[in-house]
Amino acid sequence: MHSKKGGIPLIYTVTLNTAIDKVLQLYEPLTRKKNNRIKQVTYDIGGKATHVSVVLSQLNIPNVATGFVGEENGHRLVDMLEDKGVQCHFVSQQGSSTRETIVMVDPSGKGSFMITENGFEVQPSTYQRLLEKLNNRVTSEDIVVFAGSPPIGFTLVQFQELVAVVSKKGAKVVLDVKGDWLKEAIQWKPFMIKPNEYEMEELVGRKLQGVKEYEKQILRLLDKGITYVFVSLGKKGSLVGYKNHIYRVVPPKVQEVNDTGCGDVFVGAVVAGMVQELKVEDMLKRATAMSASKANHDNSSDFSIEQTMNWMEKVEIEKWNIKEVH
Ligand code: TA6
Repeated sequence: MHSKKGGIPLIYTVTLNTAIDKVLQLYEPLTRKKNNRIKQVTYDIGGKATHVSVVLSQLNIPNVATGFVGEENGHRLVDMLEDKGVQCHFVSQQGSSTRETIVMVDPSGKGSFMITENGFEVQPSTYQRLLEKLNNRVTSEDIVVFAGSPPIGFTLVQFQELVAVVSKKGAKVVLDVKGDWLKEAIQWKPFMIKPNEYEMEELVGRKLQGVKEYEKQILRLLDKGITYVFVSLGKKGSLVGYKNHIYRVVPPKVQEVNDTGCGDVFVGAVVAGMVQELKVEDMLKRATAMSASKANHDNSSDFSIEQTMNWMEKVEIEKWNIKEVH
């Protein structure tokens, strides 16, 4: 674990259901009843919060990647993370294997296909080890990022316990989760949430038509005490609620090679911007440009800092006072 230096927050990224991504580059778009030829196979980091750690490490921001890995193959994920400068402290479960996510991309640029295994069931003793790790390590200065789907059989009560143990310390909690977990988490007043447009509709329980409807929901969530509310709109960009402003962020048009991991890179860059105390607009520009750079790379976790810096000024941001919006 990083040695604590007073005043510098340490960021913990928690991936409860880690994954190893098997990225298949196809010659042509997937076609039924045809032998779809593979051009290239690469393995990469998977599991959402792990990607947040990659961004933080590439920006030289102290962080630790934790959560659960299977002992059989978890070292492959750890090796890939350590190759990118990430300090790993996963809880490893004996006799289990970290799941594989198959990501299929083709030259169409119309988006990837993702096919993911369930992963292993976390045993009570394994869960306790993570709970104790967070309880012993996290301090009020720290930020804890939970991102990705839950393991099979992992309960909402267990998730709530993990979030509660770090919240009680006074740490800021960032949640990139969906469904019942997101619904439940709203009442815990997390520091930041990042549903996509479909997860926002799921949260509200109905279809949302147009930006204004999303913004109304963002205001409702800000009123519940959440500090940052992001709604990712994919290629269309994102809507951001913070204090008494709504930001409409539009990314630069880039050639999409593989959209996998774009949202996670965005979260990583936002958290980095918070730690570096960037102006909100600069934080959003960098996060959006970095997410666009990820889309321009063919695996799940790569992006270019140079591309990010070049594309930042191509990001369009509109800032609205919430009184103007509704
Ligand atoms: O967001 C990208 C990614 O982390 C992929 O690398 C793949 O592992 C997948 O998402 C896992 O998502 P899940 O929601 O199942 O945790």
